[in-house]
Amino acid sequence: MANVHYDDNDIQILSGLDPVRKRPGMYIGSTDGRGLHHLIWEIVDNAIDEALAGYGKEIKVTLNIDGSVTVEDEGRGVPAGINKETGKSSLEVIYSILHAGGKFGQEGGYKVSGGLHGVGGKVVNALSTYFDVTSMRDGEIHHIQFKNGGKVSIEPEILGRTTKTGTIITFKPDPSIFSTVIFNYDTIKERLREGAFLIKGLRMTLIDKKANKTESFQYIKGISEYVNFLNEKKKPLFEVAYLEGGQGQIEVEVALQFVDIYDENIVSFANNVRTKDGGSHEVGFKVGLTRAVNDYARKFNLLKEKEPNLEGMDIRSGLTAIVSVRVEESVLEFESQTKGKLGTPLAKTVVDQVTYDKFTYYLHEHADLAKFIVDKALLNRKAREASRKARDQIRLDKKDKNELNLSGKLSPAQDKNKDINELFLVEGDSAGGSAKGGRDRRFQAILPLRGKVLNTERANQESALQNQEIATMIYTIGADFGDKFDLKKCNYKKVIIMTDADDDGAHIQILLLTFFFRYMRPLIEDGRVYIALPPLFKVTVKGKKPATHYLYTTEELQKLTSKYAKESLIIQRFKGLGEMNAEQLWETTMNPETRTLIKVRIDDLDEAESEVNLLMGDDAARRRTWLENHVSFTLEDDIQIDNL
Ligand code: 28F
Repeated sequence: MANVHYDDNDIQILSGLDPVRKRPGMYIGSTDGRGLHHLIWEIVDNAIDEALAGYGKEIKVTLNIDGSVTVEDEGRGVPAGINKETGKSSLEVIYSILHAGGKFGQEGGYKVSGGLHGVGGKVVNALSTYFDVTSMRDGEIHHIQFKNGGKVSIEPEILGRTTKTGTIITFKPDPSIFSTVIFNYDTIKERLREGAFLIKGLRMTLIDKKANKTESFQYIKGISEYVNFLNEKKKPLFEVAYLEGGQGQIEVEVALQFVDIYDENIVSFANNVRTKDGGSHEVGFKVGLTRAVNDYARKFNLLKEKEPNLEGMDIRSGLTAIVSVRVEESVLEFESQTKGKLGTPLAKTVVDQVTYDKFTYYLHEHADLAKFIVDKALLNRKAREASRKARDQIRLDKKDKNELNLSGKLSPAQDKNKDINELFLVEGDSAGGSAKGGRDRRFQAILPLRGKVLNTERANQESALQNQEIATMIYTIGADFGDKFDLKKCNYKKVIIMTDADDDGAHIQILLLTFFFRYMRPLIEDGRVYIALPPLFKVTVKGKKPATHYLYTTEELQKLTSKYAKESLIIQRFKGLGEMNAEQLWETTMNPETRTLIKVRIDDLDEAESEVNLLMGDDAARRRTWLENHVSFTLEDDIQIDNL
């Protein structure tokens, strides 16, 4: 790579940038905030490629006052001489003629991380009101500027001489294309940090001119530090293990660590792009890890001859891992258009081999870790067998409900319509009673929850399933749980958490969300989990025109009291759901026509992982603030929460 020589003649020409402006979605996915940020990723990816090729140690991103963004690298500088075929400057060709780029399939082609053949720059130019490129190369400062989606506004020029090399691009997104042109500092920050984790030693700097803020990320130990970061709020049990190796077209890096909870968090990347749906590299990692642990356990007789092998999922509980592969473009394949899943079959073989070899060695060097993993896997196997029995039990109850009286507390809906039915999880028996009385029994089911819901973050699966509320929820939702969870079987369109608007209520909400997050994640991902918003006040207006108002915030109360300053009001503060009678509860909180529901949504999985973990600690105040910061209490149906 580093030795490939490129010159101005290795450029192919096809067409201008109009196709991009006509169908921006095809090139950047969407024209909302997500698509907007894609513009930055495209340019930063080019800078990263250059750093990966061995040129430059720092990439800077600056959010400018006028809404434009500047990205700078210290690479070789993008080619800027005259292209023989066209007689134009390479700068013009590279950034304004679609599909112009290296001749691919030929030796010497430029390897690109995302596999987009470097169309990134053109796409960004096409969707910008201005696009300005400076390339420092061969001692000269080359410059070109485009306006209005790729029209040359300043002809290619040489601004002077320099001893530096590198590329500087400034662009301003076109507001006629994007529904928003406001960049989010934190989104960019997280992405740059991710890049810094993935490329050891690379410094990524973010500068916000408006907020006068600068942050810089550099990780000498790369993905090992990424694992530390993911486990920051958890309790790690051993040091991070780092494994690396490769074979021909594929390089592999793995970092892993075990923590004290029963959860698995594997984050994988192919050529620095997150593969959220995994793929061959992730499969290879799992296979190699399982094999290494089993072989070790056999060798040291931790697993008796007649015992079956340990299962991968039992080994991986409590595991946090980063799997990062670099795949040569000739064998790079993604299973879906979105790059969410790596296809490359060779990646499985190579990652398996590297993981097996290096982790086997690591286990021999760290006998305490090895023993811990094997013991825990044996325990998990037992728990899994117990949970299989519990599962069977739940199925059995379906046939004969009275046998164990599992769902004795549930008041089911009359109709069996999966596309309409709603399940209310209600705090306390008395509120449960009102809800039962007030509901529309045709499509609303009520499950009252006694006392505190079990904390599924701290309990293992076996004891979780023995908990009556948990078992009843699984039974009534009817779609199984964990990796067997099947959304198609789900009996409800909406699962609605209804608690008092106090600290205890907030805790119950979090515990239930944790349960859904750990045991039925697709239910949240599909937008079926809601939080009901009961009113805080009931105000009765006496006088000429008597009326009743239910209010959800203290601001609303202030407004109303000043409006009715001259009349006499009876203000009743609801301390809990239990204070409302059936009719009031229906009117204010359950009737689809008048109620307010908050939809629970997960945006950032890393964040949700660590947040869920953090929130399970004992600090009630912290939980409360978290809920307040993440749940927007607006009087609109189906509004969203930023993070779980
Ligand atoms: C601010 C964003 O885009 N940096 C870049 C280079 C360096 C080379 C290059 C880029 C030629 C035709 C493919 C230089 N010398 N930062 C960036 N730095 N592109 S983009 O070549 C592009 C190829 O299309 C470069 C020798 N080889 C490559």
